[in-house]
Amino acid sequence: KTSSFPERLKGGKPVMTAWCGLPDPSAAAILAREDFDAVVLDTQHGSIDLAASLQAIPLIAAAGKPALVRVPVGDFASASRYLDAGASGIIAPMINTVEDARRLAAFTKFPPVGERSWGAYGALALSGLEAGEYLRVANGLTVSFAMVETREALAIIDDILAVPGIDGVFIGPSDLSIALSGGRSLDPASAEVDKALDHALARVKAAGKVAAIFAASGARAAELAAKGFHMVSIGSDISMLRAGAHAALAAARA
Ligand code: 3PY
Ligand code: MG
Repeated sequence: KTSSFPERLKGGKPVMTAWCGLPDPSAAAILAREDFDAVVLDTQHGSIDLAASLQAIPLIAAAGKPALVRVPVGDFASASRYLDAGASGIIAPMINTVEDARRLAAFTKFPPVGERSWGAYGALALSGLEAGEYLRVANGLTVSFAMVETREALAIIDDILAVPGIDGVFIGPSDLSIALSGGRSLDPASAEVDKALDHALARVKAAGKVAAIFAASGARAAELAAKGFHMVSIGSDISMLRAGAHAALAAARA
């Protein structure tokens, strides 16, 4: 039996994910065939919508990779739908209160942990499990990440981590840099952000949960993995498309 995504996250080797915002599911399907360990669909800031994301999830699964979806702020209802379609994880932005974390858990975990409603038809088909068996194991098959990306969230990170059903924290270093600088700068790799990351990472590890983060580049992803993050998302489909175009044109015009 292959290990579940939550087991792989704690398996010692950092999980490197693609990050997709382009509106067509085929972009995510293409990146899923590269050597990423998982693929994130970004419906908060990307232009990919709910319908396209629901189509992308089985395409990513067909490449043998877990799909995760970042939902828009406060859109916990969509989180349930992505899990129903077979997503292995949800990343919820701007979880700034314990109540936000409780709502995320409520919509992403079945009772008794949460209040997720039954209807996981896509997930059932992908899992190959019988419905009753899926219900029994489902809460352990998916990860619910609370995004910590504000001063408020950092201040209560232990309380967020203590909420049953919250599997880990996903740090948003860009928003965090804006918050920590009082809106004066966007510098996701600043010394101030790095200090906050070390603190957050230590708290997540103390809680025995999963630490994830976004990296703008492969080099930054390597640094963050070396710090001890369990999962690092690298750049985006758009940044990779642009970097490829820049490199090809630079070579062509050299
Ligand atoms: C942030 O850095 O603020 C994110 O949300 C991840 O890109
Ligand atoms: Mg953010």
